[in-house]
Amino acid sequence: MKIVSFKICPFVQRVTALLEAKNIDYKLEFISLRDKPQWFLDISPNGQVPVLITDKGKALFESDAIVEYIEEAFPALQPELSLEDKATNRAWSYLASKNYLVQCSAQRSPNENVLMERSQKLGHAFDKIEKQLGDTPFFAGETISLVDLAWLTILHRADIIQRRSGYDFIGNRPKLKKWQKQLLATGLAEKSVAPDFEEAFSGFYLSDQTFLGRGCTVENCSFSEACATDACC
Ligand SMILES: N[C@@H](CCC(=O)N[C@@H](CS)C(=O)NCC(=O)O)C(=O)O
Repeated sequence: MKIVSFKICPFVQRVTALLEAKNIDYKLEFISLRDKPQWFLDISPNGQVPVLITDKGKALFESDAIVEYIEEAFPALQPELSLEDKATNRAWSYLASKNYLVQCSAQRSPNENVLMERSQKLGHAFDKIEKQLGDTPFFAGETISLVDLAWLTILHRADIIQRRSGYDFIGNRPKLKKWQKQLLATGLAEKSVAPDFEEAFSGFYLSDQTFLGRGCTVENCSFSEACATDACC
């Protein structure tokens, strides 16, 4: 199968992380979103990545639908889930994916006020998941689930931002921090992106056009309210 991709797209990473978690072979084709090729527009009704092209040549779009297809077409990550548990998992995954663009826009904030405003929005989602997390390594127990993979992309990006700029999107949410560490330790974050992902991501989100790229370093970060770690503030 093939995934039509854009290097720093979180919706794509959610799909490739699932393929990696299931050890499924796939090819990647990167496209430019500024200059979308006609063959892509012909198979992608919404003009967006990811698109998965099955071995039979069928093009699937929308990451939610693609994830469901992969989960059903190959041995399930969590077999024998009840319908209620499946619906619950979908809902918690949806909370992640509907915040991908919130995180993207927060990372691109041009100034401190905008960053605070957008971080707060992301923080509402973080508060909800923090309350839901238990003491298990993964969201629903000892093994990785679709919910873990939906949140992996957000937590991966938050980790890169913190390491490179000093700004901590997660703040004082200990369960979320622990979960982030656990998910990153699986190696799926790196496996699900291109080798130069971190450079490409930082080039876009930590450039001199963004507030995070211009100023917030561990040494000089001036945030007072949203930064909850001693290392940053
Ligand atoms: N709802 C879509 C969102 C995908 C999406 O927003 N992809 C972005 C890249 S991260 C894209 O292709 N943007 C190009 C465009 O909207 O023209 C999904 O879940 O697959």
